[in-house]
Amino acid sequence: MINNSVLAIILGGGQGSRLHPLTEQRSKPAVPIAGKYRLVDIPISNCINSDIKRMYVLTQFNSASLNRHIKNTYHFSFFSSAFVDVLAAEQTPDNKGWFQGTADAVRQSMHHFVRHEFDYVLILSGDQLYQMDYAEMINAHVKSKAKISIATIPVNAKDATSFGILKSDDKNVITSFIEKPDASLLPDWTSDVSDDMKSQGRNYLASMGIYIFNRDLLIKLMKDDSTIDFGKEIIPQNIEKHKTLSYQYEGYWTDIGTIDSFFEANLRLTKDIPDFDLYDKKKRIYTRARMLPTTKIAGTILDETVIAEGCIISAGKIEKSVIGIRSRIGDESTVIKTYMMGNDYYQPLSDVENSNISTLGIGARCFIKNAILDKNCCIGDDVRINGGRHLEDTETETYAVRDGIVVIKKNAVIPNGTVI
Ligand code: ADQ
Ligand code: ADP
Repeated sequence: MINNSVLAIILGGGQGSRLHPLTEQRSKPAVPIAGKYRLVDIPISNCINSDIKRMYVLTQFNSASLNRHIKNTYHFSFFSSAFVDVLAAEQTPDNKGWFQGTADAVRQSMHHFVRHEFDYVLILSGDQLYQMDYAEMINAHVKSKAKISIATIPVNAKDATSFGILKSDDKNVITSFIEKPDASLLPDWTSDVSDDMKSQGRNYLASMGIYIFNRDLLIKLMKDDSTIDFGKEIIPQNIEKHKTLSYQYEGYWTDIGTIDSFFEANLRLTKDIPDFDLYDKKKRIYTRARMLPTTKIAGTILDETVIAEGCIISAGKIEKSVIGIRSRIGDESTVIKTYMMGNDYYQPLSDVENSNISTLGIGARCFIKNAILDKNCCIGDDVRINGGRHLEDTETETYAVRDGIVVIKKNAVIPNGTVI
C-alpha cells in the first residue's frame, strides 16, 4: 500500500570530504560499517522494513564497489515494482557535473523520478545510523494534510548548532526554522519537549534531514534552479507558504558523517545492549549474503568485541573493537578501540607463507589502539599504532589522523616495526 504511493530518494553524499580518507576510493554510500554492512544499507533497510521498495540513491560519483554491492544485494522479484537504482551526478550539456547541494542533486535527477507513479517523496540522508518506521511518519503526514513533513528529534545545546533547528505549534505544524544557528541565537530556539528529553538537556528540536514532500509541490519547487540545499533554502523559504509538519522521533539516531562520529557509532555496537539494535528481527538491516565460512579464534582474550564472519584470529587480546569480514589478526597482537573493516578476499596460503608478499590483516606482536583500518590493509609484524588526542591531524600516503583517530587507508601496506 505505502509502496505504491511513496518514492524514496537517498542522498548518498556530496564530495565526501568529511569522511576522507574512507571516501578516497569509493563513494560515501559504499563505506563499510559495523563489520559487514555499507552505509547505504541503513536507509535502504529502513525503507524495506517500512514497505517502501522503490528507491533511488543519489551519489556524487559511481564507485564500482557501490554498484556491485547494490546489484549483488537487493534482488527483488521479477514481478514486483521494487528497485534500488544508483544515480550519479552526470555531465550533460545543461549542467556542470557535480551536484551542487542536496536540492540540486534532487533537481538534476527529477526526470528519472517523474516517470514513476507516486504521491509522496521521502528524502533521506545517507549518513545516519537509526532504525525508523517511515510508514508512521507518512501516515502522520497524510492525516495532517501537510504538504511537507520533517522528522525531528530533541538535541542538546552543543549539538544544536550543527543542525536545522525549528519551532512548532501545538498541532506540530512548524512555525519557524533556522539552519545551523550560531550558539548566541540558541536561547530563542528552545522547544517544549518531554520530561525525559528535558532531563537530558535536549531542549532544541532538530531536523533529522528526513523530509516528505507531496509530489506536485516538489515538482514545482525544483523548477526554481536558484535553490541548492534543502536545509539552507527549500525548508526555510517554504514553511510559511506550505503547511509543514514536525514528526517527532525520540529513538536512537546519530549522524555518522565525520570520522569521529563514524568511529564512535561503530564502537558503540560493542556495548552490552547497543542503541542500534542489529539483533531485532523486525528492524533487520540487510546486506550482501556472502556465504562466508565461520570465524576461527585461537588463544585470544576477547572483551566487548563484535566479530564478523570468515575471520582467522590468533591475537593475544581484542577489546572494545569491531572486526570486519575475513579479518586476519596474528599471534600476540593487541587490538583496542579499533574498527577493522576486514578484507575483500582471502590470499592463497602460498602467498601468506611467502615472506616477499605482504599478508592481509594485522601481523604478529602488534599494538593497535584508537584506529580505523580500511579494507585490505597489510599491517606487518611489531607495528605500534597508538591513536589518541596527543596526535595532530596529518595525512601520508598510507594513513591519516583525524581527531586523534588513526585511519589506515584501503590497501595500505604498513611495514614491520612501524610506529604511529
Ligand atoms: P547536513 O547533514 O549538514 O544538514 P548536507 O551536508 O546537505 O546537510 O547533507 C545531507 C545529506 O545529503 C547527507 O547524507 C549528505 O551526504 C548528502 N549530500 C550532501 N550533498 C550532496 C550532494 N551534492 N549529492 C548527494 N548527496 C548529498 C542536513 C540539514 C539539517 C539537518 C541535518 C540532519 O540541512 O537541517 O539538521 O541534515 O543531519
Ligand atoms: P563484499 O561485499 O564481500 O565486501 P565486494 O563486492 O566489495 O565484496 O567485493 C570484493 C571484491 O574483491 C570482489 O569484486 C572480488 O572480486 C575482489 N577481489 C577478489 N580477489 C581479489 C584480489 N586478489 N585482489 C583484489 N580484489 C579481489
